[in-house]
Amino acid sequence: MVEIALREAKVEYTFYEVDLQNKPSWFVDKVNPVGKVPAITYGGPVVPPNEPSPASFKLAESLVILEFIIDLFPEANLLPRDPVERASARFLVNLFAEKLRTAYINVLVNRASTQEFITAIDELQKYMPPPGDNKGPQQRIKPLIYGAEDLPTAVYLTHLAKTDMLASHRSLHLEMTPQITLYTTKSSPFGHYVEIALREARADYSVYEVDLVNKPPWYTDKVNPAGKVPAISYGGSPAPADAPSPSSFKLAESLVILDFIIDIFPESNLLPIDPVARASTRFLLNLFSTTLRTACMSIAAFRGSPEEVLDAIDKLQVHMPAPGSGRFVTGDTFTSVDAVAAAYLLRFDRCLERDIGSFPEGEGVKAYHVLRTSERFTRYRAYLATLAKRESVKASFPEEKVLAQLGHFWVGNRAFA
Ligand SMILES: N[C@@H](CCC(=O)N[C@@H](CS)C(=O)NCC(=O)O)C(=O)O
Repeated sequence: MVEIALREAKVEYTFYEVDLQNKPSWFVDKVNPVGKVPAITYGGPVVPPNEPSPASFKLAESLVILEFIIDLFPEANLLPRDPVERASARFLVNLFAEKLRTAYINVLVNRASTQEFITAIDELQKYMPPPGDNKGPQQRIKPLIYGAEDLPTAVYLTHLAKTDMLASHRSLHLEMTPQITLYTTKSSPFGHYVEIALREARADYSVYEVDLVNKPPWYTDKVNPAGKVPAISYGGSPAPADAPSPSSFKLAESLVILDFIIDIFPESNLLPIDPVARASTRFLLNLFSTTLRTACMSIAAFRGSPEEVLDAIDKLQVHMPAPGSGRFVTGDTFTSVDAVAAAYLLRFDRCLERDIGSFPEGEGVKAYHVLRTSERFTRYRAYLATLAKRESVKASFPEEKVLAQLGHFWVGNRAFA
């Protein structure tokens, strides 16, 4: 996938095939400490690929590399430039990547039935171009408007449209700022980091709290067919939140929404502008969100041990700012990484303190004690304190309400043991 993107962007690049059976130690030492492919080196002096220079920028994680290529070569049109079209395309990249990767791993690694391939392809077919439709890169994508009949017909990387980002940004700022409604549930960490980002961006937005226990049918019909929170509606004709206008743009998937907020509020500094700094921040965003989400799902739903939370925090501590610095993960600026970290870390802290989780009774409090007292977690504690006093974080976290909801869901999952 990375190589296809490089070729589409007509980039000159060197290819080095890493033998995964017999992984060379220089690859782990000097390119990707995690040892996985793909990884890239960018810049620095010209050197043989198996002797990478410390001066070059190294980047891993295929989807993060893809975004880096998109940022470096905007003229390749791997993603449209208009923020709404861009978000629709990212939604699909996320959907395709997730569905196909899961099927791929299940069938090829976990020996699941090949039927999983068929199911995944079938689910994605509605997004593929109709047979005989060969308009290629010229084809414009239609914004993905749920509830409207025109779902996009051809949307995938090279089929994407060329639009003028500057023009669209100008028109966004000239017109009245479009309305933004955030559909969320206060207990949701996904919804929380989206709301933190909206606040950091000083966006004018309203919140509609969706009752997940008694989900209103209009939500699935008119906002998010997957029925999950968070989702947003953007623009469109004025309408009450519970009767959203078909003309507003609807977007789901918290990380895709985060990117959309970053695109429409570039001055928010939630992601740096420089492509290399941007890619490093995206790498950390990916690392924090996957690591913390896995630990969270484990204690929330799968009766995992709070030890998993401790391990996840410990793994990320190296990226947390030095105690006493009052800084954030990437330096002096609060970025999307900190938004994600705040949403999860606050929930871990408050839930473990009150023993809220699907783990056996008493284990949460034990883990809380370790987090609060052990020298191993000094860095974490300082960072958590910095996050907890950030205005955007505080204002979007009604603690008692969140804990009441999480107590209901998470402790409820203990019962199924
Ligand atoms: N991948 C989604 C996950 C969203 C998600 O799982 N949300 C949960 C709440 S934390 C939800 O809406 N669950 C209700 C349901 O699935 O019906 C995202 O990042 O937005």
